Amino acid sequence: MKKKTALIFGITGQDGAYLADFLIKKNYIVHGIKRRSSSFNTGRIDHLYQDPHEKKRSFILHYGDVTDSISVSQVIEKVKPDEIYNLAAQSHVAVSFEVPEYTANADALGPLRILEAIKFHKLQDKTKFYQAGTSEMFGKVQQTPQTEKTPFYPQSPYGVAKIYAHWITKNYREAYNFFACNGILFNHESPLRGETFVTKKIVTALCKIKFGLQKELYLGNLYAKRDWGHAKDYVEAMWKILQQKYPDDFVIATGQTYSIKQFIGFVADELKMKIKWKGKNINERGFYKNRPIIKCDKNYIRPLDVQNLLGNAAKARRQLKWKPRYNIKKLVNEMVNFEIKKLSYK
Ligand code: NAP
Ligand code: G4F
Repeated sequence: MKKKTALIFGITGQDGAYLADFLIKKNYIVHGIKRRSSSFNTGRIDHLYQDPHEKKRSFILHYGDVTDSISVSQVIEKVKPDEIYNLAAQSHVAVSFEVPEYTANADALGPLRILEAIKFHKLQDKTKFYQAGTSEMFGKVQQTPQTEKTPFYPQSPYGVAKIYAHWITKNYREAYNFFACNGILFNHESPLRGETFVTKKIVTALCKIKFGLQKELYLGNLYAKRDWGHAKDYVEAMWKILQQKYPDDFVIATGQTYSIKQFIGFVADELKMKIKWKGKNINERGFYKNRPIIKCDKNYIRPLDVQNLLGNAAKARRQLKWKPRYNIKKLVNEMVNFEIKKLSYK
């Protein structure tokens, strides 16, 4: 049987790496787009690398950028994939306040460029398209828990850009009969999570503090709540979305929500650290062995923040037969063990 071909934009990121692993195990030929960078940006996928001289490779990288229409168009024409996963984005919400125009270019116009390239090369009957949508689109939530029917109310340039991406994906589905789908994914983490997202930042810092390698951790809003899952479960949902008979949009979430402070508690429990909290608002501090190790820094407070997110993935459970294998404790356990192992190699 002929192998299926997938093309992943954003293959060097957290989800791209898990999705590439997943698709290779499913016997796909996986093509990925990496950006030119002055330092290595392929750490998460180096284990998949195959020498270009090898015949019949199942993992092939191409240079490209979703802000560059020509590179997007060329690679799509060359690969003619069965499935495209658009995971490429400036994905940091706080950073989107600093670089809103670039965020719009990559996160909103990026998927438009991919859809247009599929149309231009007349591939819409062959190529299915997945767009990495986000619970950030719900922003100032209009309903709890959030479902596919909950109205959007974004709170950041990132959320606004992703809403354009959501609607343009739906628009190409309805206007040109594309098999184009939106996953509306709630936060998902893993040992491969970028270092500046709050879960990874907390895990790394508390492990280092426990082993005397760091003194303090500075954070922003401790009371925001997130519905945190594991990236490994969520990339499986992306694939399932593209295997349906008809294109559609799905919320992917665990249905459990915790505050940043509660997440700190889970990590501290895993490390057998007892943390006592004192003070209020910006002066709130977390003490370990009578030393203040967690402090609030106003530089990490966003101009606007999404306060509460909680997803209802009933549609995905019913139609995709998807459910998460990880709960928050298993996720934290894996992230902490990974970090400790890394520290003990140093
Ligand atoms: P990530 O780790 O930040 O990865 C983003 C990927 O996009 C990286 O491969 C990055 O390349 C690439 N990229 C950024 N700008 C690009 C550009 N202009 N052209 C081409 N590639 C570009 O993000 P993630 O956590 O894996 O998330 C994957 C996708 O899902 C993103 O679209 C994100 O917005 C969305 N999402 C994430 C979550 C979550 O909780 N993780 C939830 C909902 C939706 P470099 O490695 O070179 O930077
Ligand atoms: O870990 P975060 O940066 O993730 P955020 O903003 O929820 O965005 C992530 O999830 C979205 C899905 O809902 C994705 F679309 C997006 O691409 C990204 O993957 O922040 C989580 C919460 C926020 O409320 C933030 O204000 O943690 C709070 N926080 C408190 N202190 C902090 C910090 N966030 C970061 N990054 N760093 C802090 O020091």
